[in-house]
Amino acid sequence: MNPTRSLSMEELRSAATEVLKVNDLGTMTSAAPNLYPHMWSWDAAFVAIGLARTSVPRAVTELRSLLKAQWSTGMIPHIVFSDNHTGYFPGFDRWGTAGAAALPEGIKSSGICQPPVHAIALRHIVDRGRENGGADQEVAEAFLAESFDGWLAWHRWLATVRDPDGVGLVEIHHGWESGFDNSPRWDGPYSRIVPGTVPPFTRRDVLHVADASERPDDAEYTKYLWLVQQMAEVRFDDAAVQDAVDFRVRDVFFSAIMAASSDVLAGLAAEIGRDQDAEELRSMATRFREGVASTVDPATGLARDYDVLAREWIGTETVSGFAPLVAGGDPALLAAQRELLLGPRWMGFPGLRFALPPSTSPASEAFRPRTYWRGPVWPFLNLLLGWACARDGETALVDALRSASLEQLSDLQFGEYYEPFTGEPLGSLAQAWTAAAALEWVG
Ligand code: 9WN
Repeated sequence: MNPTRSLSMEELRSAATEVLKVNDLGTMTSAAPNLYPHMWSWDAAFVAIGLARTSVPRAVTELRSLLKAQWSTGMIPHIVFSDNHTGYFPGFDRWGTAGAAALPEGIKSSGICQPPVHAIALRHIVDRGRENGGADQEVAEAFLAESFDGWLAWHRWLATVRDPDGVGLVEIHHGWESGFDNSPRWDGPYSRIVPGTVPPFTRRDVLHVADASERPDDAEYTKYLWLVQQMAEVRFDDAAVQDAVDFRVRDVFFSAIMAASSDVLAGLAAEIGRDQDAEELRSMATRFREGVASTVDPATGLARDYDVLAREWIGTETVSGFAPLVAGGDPALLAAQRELLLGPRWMGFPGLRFALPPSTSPASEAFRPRTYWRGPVWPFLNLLLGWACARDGETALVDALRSASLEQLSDLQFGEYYEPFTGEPLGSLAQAWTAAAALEWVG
């Protein structure tokens, strides 16, 4: 590995394409070859963005496979299990979702969700299809028409079931739903959970990383499994889950993705003549954008999550505090957030190997440089931030994120996450969404 050698865009493109091939299970892409041998919902969206750069039809297949697993309620599950029954814990059996009335026939999935990046991925597929023209355009546009109702049902489910009071923030019931599993954002809510009896378990994740301390610990896992059990006991029934779980948090970053994605889906709706749906989606976008903006702490300038059970704000300095940059909106708020992001507690923190935002600010006491969501840099998130900045015409910041990301990814390891000061890839290597991010940055 030599992250500093200069590398051609062609070399990076072909190495990233190879990683997506290695992870290709036919009609779905595993999130990583060993650590994650199944399809994850928000990973699949980023993977589709990358695949759209190499094969529009294969990108369509990815999203189509995910949508096939959509529950009858509209929820898109966070894991769609492949046939690899032993490679990952907790697997389908431990999830207990077989007893859920809303699980589609013949599908094996988890019973929770992840942030709705999918409409953004669909937008990329349609755009690449149109750029390429011919069969790619036909496939992409046909998929848009075929799948639109599924995405609409997904957004409606989030807007109603997960924000019943219309506050403009999505409520989550497990740290896994945020995608930021063990982020210090969730330390407060998890600290108050006292798990009941959890049957013994053998983790597999720790077998696939160089050092177990790069992953959550066993006490954290016991709580993760406890929450799954609580939901399984009520058969993952939406009406019952909220009262059954010990974790109820309004996730500001999830909500920001909901806002951004609803806007994108509204644009796609208008293109296929679904004007009323477009209007509904635009008002969802406005509601969640306002919800996100309402959480900003005037003292720090960062957006916050809200712990529903403890009735308190969560102000830990994590990258999720930049949710308004993803959601878009008030120019003054966004300008202040960009200044913060470029400042000394984030991208400008002294000594960073690459000027990219760590998952937790190195200036925070909660920062751990090698532990998963407690500090390392996650490449897919930088792509998302870059996409949002491009949407808002912030080309200087897009260029900064792009050039630092390309440098980071030139090690060709496609790490799941990176140590912020050394640039060392951690977690799994050959991680699919990291490769996809590289493909999209290369363009
Ligand atoms: C649990 C697949 C997923 C990502 C998440 C990331 C990690 C799973 C795990 O891997 O979570 O869902 O087993 O640790 O935190 O964001 O989608 O890459």
